[in-house]
Amino acid sequence: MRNPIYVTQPSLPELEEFIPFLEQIWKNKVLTNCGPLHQQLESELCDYLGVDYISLFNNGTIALVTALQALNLTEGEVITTPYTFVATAHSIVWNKLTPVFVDIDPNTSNIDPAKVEEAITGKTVAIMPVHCYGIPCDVNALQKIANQHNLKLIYDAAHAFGVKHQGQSLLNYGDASVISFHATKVFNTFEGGAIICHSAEMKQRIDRLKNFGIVDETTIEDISLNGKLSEVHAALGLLQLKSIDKTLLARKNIDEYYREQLEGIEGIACIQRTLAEKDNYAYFPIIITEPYPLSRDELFCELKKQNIFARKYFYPIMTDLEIYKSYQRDMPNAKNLSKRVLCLPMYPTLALNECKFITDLIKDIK
Ligand code: T4K
Repeated sequence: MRNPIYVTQPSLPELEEFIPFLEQIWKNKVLTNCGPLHQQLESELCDYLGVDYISLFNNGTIALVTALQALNLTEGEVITTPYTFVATAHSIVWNKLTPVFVDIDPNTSNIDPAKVEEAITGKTVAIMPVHCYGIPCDVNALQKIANQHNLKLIYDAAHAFGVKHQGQSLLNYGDASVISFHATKVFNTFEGGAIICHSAEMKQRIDRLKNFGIVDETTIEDISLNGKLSEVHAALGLLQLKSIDKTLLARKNIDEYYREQLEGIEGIACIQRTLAEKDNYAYFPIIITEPYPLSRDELFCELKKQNIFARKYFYPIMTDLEIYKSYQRDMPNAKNLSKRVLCLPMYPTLALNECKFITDLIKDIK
């Protein structure tokens, strides 16, 4: 049996390159609480991503929770997508806000602005869309709706590291964007995340919120969490940044190869990624429909038998989970995509002959 191929594998620098960073940390004994490596990473990320203010976090989920708090959202409804990872919805509920799930545009897998508009009530306070798979949401339509109804717009941009759209970083849209640096993401710091915001005052508030709400030794102004990224994680981020362009290029090559190989197989469609002017190729979702001889679940099992571990991102949709069932609404597009989607392995060190093995398997099924 061949070695397992997982949906992703984290990019890592050479271990020897990491040692000098560890020596520096051991020497100066600053391990966390926004030390020098943390500050350096914030500054280098601002330059690389083309954003003005970034606050690092220990993961994307705490960053989402904190972004809502930073915008003073304490009660009301937040319109969001059901086609996402649970962290999006969890962050809303953790803030004692009510998630209102609306359907997606099946072509992009992102929230449908028309459905957002329909769902606005007197209680709506914010919209939290997700740039699913790193594909840009309809940011112009969403901003227009947010402006018209005086709503906050917070993007869950967990998948969107490095994506450029309409001449700038995708992370610059909305009141804030939240990114994840988890091991499974395009850019990882083992665990990690960040909030991108648009003013020094907001960054200062976010930095305070991620440090228990501490203002000074005797003043604590908010009941908030510990969201800080350690120096070891920041050190890894600094190293990862050195090879990010190579990483993105390798992903692009795999994306192109898969598309070429899968073209013309009846019932297999690749999700289009033509919206961004600079893409990050974060995931490779395919959509399985008739007349392909297998259902999505059957293909998932066939691949598994060959040690290929594709993933059903995102199945089930949020409102089909017991914990979110009470928020059920009519969402045919999200349900349909969720039943048919399969994310194929996608990571920079995945060899093209491994991709060929996967696409041949898909092709040869009768
Ligand atoms: N918003 C959205 C839209 C998100 O997708 C996510 C996270 C968040 C917010 C929250 O951000 P964080 O708080 O995580 O920073 C994974 C990730 O754990 C999660 O970060 C990610 N989204 C989600 C889409 O996928 P699982 O349960 O699928 O992960 P797991 O452990 O099964 O990993 C998948 C494969 O990756 C494994 O089969 C093998 C490989 N892998 C994984 C890890 C963790 C490795 O090779 N090494 C590793 O260290 O959730």
